[in-house]
Amino acid sequence: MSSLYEPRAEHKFSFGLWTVGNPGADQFGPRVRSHRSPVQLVELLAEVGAWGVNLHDNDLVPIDASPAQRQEIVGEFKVALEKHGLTVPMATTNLFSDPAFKDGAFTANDPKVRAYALQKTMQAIDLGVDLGAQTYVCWGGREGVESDASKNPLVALQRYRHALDFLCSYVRDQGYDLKFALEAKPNEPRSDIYLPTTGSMLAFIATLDHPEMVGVNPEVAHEHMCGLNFTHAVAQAWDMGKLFHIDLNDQNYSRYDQDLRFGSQNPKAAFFLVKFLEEVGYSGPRHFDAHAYRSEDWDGVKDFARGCMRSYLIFKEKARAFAEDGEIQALIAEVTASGQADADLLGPYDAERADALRKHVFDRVALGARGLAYEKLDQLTIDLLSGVR
Ligand code: GLT
Ligand code: MN
Ligand code: MN
Repeated sequence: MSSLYEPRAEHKFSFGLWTVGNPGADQFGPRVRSHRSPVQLVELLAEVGAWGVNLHDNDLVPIDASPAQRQEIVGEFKVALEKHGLTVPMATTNLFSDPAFKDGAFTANDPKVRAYALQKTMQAIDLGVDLGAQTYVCWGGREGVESDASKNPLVALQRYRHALDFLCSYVRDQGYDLKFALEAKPNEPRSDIYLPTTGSMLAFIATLDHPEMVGVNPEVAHEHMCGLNFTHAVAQAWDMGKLFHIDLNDQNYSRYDQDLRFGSQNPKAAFFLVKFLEEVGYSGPRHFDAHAYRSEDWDGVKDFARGCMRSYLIFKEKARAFAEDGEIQALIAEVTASGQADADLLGPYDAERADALRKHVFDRVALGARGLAYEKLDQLTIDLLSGVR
């Protein structure tokens, strides 16, 4: 294996405890892999070369643990992190597994459930900060409905906003160095989840009391589930200074949430995503929110984790080759080239320019007749990705 494709700390590759720890249970069958403790999962991640490990509160500390048990578990985990040189860049709360959250957490109709969700999240924030996390992900898995008869969507948004405003104030009061990253998903486990896309989340953030503390954690699979172009969502988040974290995986369009190995399903889309992240200089964690096929044993889980990181690095290398490919770059330059006259017409607005533009005579027919050679450009991309170029 070439060292070009070996993970290193500087790549900031991270996995959730729930990802490599996924035991392979699904709707139609039980677990196929034996239980691995958080400490064992840290060992596994160190062995495959990951840099970071992320967690929900209850991935580490069981929901019914006593304070003494919590202290012991966290202590052992910290020793393992130290021993294996792993970091915890991100933490989150499980607000979806316990039956108490069957109607959601921050948006549940029962005020006691909403209050409990806030309490649980404050405690999980304390845990995350104790472990060194600087990003706090909020994924509203059960913040939704099966029937709109059950909840007013406007009221749900107001409750969601109250929760985030409350939590931002809590973090400020504690003096924590922590930012929130909101993760959208269109459906599953609820029939409809509120704020279903990264674009919805970005618009919602602007309505919060402390928008500067809140960004997004887009996930490949979640945008692909609703047929959207993930890289475009990421680009919008980046443009707004809101790409605080990213969940990398893969997904067949329009299916249940598959959480497949990164780059395994839509390699071309994954290539353009990596190309984008590397070219803009995204410097946050590259988190793989995915899990191994149900067919795998623990060796297969390692193959899965290694594969996520390897594919990222292959695409990173391909992005470099794309940027250095004379024929590809010449095609791009040709279609984007303009004369001085066009550049003048497209400057910032002033009355003189507007007047010149109004009077300018365009050769509309010639504009429409021009071939753009995108077929050639895309095939060169395919040649490059498939290794024949
Ligand atoms: C859950 C979900 C993910 C979220 C995790 C954070 S948990 O596995 O499917 O997309 O990122 O809560
Ligand atoms: Mn997912
Ligand atoms: Mn995710």
